[in-house]
Amino acid sequence: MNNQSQIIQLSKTVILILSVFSILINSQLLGKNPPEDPPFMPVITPNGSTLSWTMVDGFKEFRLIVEEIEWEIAPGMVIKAWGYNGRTPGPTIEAIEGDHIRIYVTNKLPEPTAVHWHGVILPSGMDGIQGLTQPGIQPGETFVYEFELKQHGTQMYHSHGDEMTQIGLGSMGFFIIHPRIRKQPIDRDYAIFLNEWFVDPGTRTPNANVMTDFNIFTFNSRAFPGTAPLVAKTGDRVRVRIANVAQETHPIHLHGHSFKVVATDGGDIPSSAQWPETTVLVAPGQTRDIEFIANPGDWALHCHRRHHPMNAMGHDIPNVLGVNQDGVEEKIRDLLPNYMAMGEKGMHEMVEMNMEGPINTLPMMGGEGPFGKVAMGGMFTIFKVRDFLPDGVDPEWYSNPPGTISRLVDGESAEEKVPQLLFVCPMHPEVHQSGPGSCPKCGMNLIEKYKK
Ligand SMILES: [Cu+2]
Repeated sequence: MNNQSQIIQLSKTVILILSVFSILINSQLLGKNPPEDPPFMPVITPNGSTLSWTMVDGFKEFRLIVEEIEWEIAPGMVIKAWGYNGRTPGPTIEAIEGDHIRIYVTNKLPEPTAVHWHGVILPSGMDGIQGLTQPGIQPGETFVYEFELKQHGTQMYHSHGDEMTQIGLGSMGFFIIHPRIRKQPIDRDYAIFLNEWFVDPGTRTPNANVMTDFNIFTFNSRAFPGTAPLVAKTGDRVRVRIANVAQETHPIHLHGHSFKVVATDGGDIPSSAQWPETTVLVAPGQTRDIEFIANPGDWALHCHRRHHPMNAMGHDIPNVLGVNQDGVEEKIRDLLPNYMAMGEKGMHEMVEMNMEGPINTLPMMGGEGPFGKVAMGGMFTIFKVRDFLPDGVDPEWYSNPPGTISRLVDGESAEEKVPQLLFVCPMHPEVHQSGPGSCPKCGMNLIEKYKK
C-alpha cells in the first residue's frame, strides 16, 4: 500500500469515526430531549409552575428546597405553608420515560424530612421513606435521589416523614413522566392537586392536627375565587390530571362534557376498559387523568362534595334555616356585639353581604361572574372554551349565541301550568284531597293523580 492509499484509508476511517460519534451525540441529545424541543405538550399547572432542569453527565438534574413559605390561598388570605421552591404544590417535575433523573432535596424545615416519589418504579433505596429506606434529611442537609424512569404517567412527590404536618402544610407536587413514544396527541394538558386545610379564622398557620373537620378546600393550594381558569379552544383534546394526597376523597365534576378516565398513577387504562363519566372520584394517594373534547362555553369544574366548593366562613355555623329571627338579633347583640342574624332563608345572603369578616380568612362563597356573584368557593374553577383563543390570555366571559341563555319568564303563568298533584279515590272520583289518606265513603287508599 503506497502513501496515498494509506492517507485515503486513514481519511475514510476518520470520517467513519466522526460519523459514528456524530450519530452518538445526536442520539444522546435526542434521547435526552433538550428543553428547546420537547416532544410532548408541556403540562400547565394552574397557579403553579414547572421545575427547570439541567443535563449533567446524562442525568436530568432537578433541585428542590422544602421550607416554610408564605402562600396566598386567595386574595385576603395568606397562610404559612411548608412548600417546595417557594410554592405549594411544589413545582411540577416533567420528564420522559427512559430519562435518568437526579433530584437534590435540601431541607430548610425545622424537622427532618424525606421525599417519596409516589407511584414511580424505582430502587427501594430511592423511595424516600424516612427511617425505612433512608435516614431523615436533617434541617440544613441535602440528599440526592437518582433513578431511571421506567414508566410513564401522572405520579406525585410528597414528604414521607411526619406526613400529617408536612403534607398537611402543603409539601407535595406533581411528577409527570411523558411517554417516550407519543400516543394520542393532546392540545391542552392541565394538572390540579387537591388539598384541604384547617385554618382558624384570624390565624396564619394551618392546624395540621385536624383529622376530619377542614374549612379550606383547594385546587393547587388556591381556593375560588383565587383559582386560575383552565382555557381551551373549541374541539381541543384536553387532558386534566388530578392528584390527591389529602385526607378526603374528592369527586371532581366537569360541567358540559363527557370524559373518560384514561390513566391512573398505576398506568394507562386500556380503551376497552374506559367508560364515559362526568365525575371522577379521586381518593387520597391516587391520581386520575381524564380526557375529553372541549365544548364552547364557561364551564364549572369543581368538587361535588357540597361543602368543598365553599370557604371557611360557611364552616360550622348554626342551622337557623326557616327560623324567624325577628327581634332575636338585638337581644343577642347585648351579649355578642357583632352578631348578625342570618341564614334563615339559606346562605345566599352571605354572598351579597360585604361585611367585615375576621382577618385572614375567606367568605363562604364569592367570585364575580357575568351575571352576578358566582356563589362558590374552595375547590371550584372555570373551564373557559372559546372558538378563538389568543394563546396565554384569560378570555373574557363567554358570549352565548342568541337564544341559548336561560331567561326570566312570567312566574305566575308558568305556575298555573304546573300539573297539580292530588290524592283521589279510585272508586269515587269526587273524593280528592291534597295529601294521602283513605276514602270516607269506601275506605280505599287514595291514589296519586295529576290534575290536568
Ligand atoms: Cu371535595
